[in-house]
Amino acid sequence: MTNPIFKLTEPSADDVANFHRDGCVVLPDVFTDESLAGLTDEILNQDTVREYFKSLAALDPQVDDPHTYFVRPWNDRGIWGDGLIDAPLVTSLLQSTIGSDYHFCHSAMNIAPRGAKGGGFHQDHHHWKHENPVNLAERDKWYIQILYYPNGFKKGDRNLMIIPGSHRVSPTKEVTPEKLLAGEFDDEAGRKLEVQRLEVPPGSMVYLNARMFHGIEPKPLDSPQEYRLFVIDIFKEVGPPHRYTQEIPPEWMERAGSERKKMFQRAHYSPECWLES
Ligand SMILES: O=C(O)CCC(=O)C(=O)O
Ligand SMILES: [Fe+2]
Repeated sequence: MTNPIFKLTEPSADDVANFHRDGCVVLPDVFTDESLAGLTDEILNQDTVREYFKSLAALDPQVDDPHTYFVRPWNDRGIWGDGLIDAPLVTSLLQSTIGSDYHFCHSAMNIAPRGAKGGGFHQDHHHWKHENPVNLAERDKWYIQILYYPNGFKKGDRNLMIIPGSHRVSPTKEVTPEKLLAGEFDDEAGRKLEVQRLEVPPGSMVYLNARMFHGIEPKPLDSPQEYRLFVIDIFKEVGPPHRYTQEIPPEWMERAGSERKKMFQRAHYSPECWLES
């Protein structure tokens, strides 16, 4: 056991209302000083991350393509990273927004150095981009992304951008970010759909309905922040695997108490998992 990870144990009623209205809620500066230092340290001391920084130092960012570090699933978690999975705030957010029938889906970790490219607007619900009967049947189920930013980000510097209200638009092929932003779906969303560029201090969380359109801006070569750290845990409503639903390492299952076991005991993705039997 560690000391608490977060300064809060549950969201406020406003946080929950904002999540349903906008498609996400931002909890700025929500890590304790101790957990933020601990988590950052755990990430930076992973062998693969040390190797990554060595290889980055050998590049000339003005000439070479500065590559990001990306790992999915992020299984090499220390005690703080492990604790994120069912920290009281996380459990309370999930239960107060989507109920108690959810599974842990997968995780990822990303380090974006100066010069990292951005990523356009997208949704992440992995049944929407596939057309098997199971995917069609699962489309409207919850898929929640919990984004953690240990060292934060500023506008224009690898910031997350969101289109609040876009989670209310039915996900069909006709819906593109261009059309959303041209106002074609404002009536369906019940509001004017426009881009909001976020800025969050170190130790922040963004709790996001993956049906909301979101993207990231590039990191300028002259950014005052050397690199941006990013960790994500994803939860799905009980049901068949999503595209990246990860295998649970056996030692995680052995260590898990009964509540964790409930989140972990589900099928993981395999190339055959959506095919009809
Ligand atoms: O890097 C980020 O801030 C968000 C990345 C993203 O869109 C995702 O992980 O789904
Ligand atoms: Fe995304």
